[in-house]
Amino acid sequence: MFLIRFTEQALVELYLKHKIMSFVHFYVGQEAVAVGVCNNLRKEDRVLGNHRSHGHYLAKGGDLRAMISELLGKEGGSSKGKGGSMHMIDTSVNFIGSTPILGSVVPLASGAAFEQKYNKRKDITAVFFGDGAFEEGVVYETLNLSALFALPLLFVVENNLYSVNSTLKERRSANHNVEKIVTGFGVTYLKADGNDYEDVFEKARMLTKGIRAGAGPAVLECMTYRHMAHSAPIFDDAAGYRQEDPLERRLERDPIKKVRRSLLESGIPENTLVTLEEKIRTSVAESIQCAVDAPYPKKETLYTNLYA
Ligand SMILES: Cc1ncc(C[n+]2csc(CCOP(=O)(O)OP(=O)(O)O)c2C)c(N)n1
Ligand SMILES: [Mg+2]
Repeated sequence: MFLIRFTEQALVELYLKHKIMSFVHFYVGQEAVAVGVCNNLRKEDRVLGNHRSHGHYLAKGGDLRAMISELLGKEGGSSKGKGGSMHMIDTSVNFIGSTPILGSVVPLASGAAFEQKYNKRKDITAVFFGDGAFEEGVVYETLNLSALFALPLLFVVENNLYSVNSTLKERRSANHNVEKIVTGFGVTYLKADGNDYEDVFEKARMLTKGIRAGAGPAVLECMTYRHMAHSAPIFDDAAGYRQEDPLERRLERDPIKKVRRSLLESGIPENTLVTLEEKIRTSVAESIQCAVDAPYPKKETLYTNLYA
């Protein structure tokens, strides 16, 4: 979680200097979701993400330098510098892709899970998407078919209350109920406090255990907060759309603060944590420097690795 947070904090400067070649959707505030879920996954398990996937990529064991290089459009990037922040992939750790077209990744994940089941593999697939994407029609088709085929698939809905700047109330009827929708398809549902690593970890542990045992798909809805604006590293409270999550509440429930507190309470000395944090910050700074110094893709490769 610290690695994800420190990496994104360090990306702010690159973003403001226009070094990043694509949109950047910051994951600050949501780190407990990626890490709580991925700490229940094995290397062989597959993960797919969305437009806000730096956390998912790193939590699945993706390479930090390759990720930063990708954001900078460098040839050493995880998608050879051609995908940017919103199209990351690293098959060496089974992070099999992220796509920014809302909901589109969900049926792709069911295909990955179908293959796992069809070929009698022991591994599972987890797909991360937001509360806005949950409103896309293809999600319901996928819930239906994944239940029908009892696919080894964990749907992780990161409910940060907003789709860009529109609130849940503006987008859903008063009686909208995610749990009823999901269980209506015959899919298991649990809700977690997405600001609390231990709660996410424990609920994901229960669900992944069931999925591995052949119980079929499950949804884990994680209630969380996006600390910054939709796609810029700024606090956007002045925009006026935030109703339930004023800055004080977001900061008070910051998952990093919480996890740090519980590490201290568990007996880890403060100076051990400080040393660890320094080590992570140094490794982030080194990766950034390497990526900044690295070459851009060669002109001859302009049309390779393109799917359109
Ligand atoms: C099909 C589609 N419609 C609209 C968009 C533009 N768009 C990009 S991100 C976003 C909001 C997504 O909200 P949510 O799924 O809750 O994820 P969050 O950004 O909150 O993490 C929208 C509307 C898109 N990428 N794809
Ligand atoms: Mg959202």
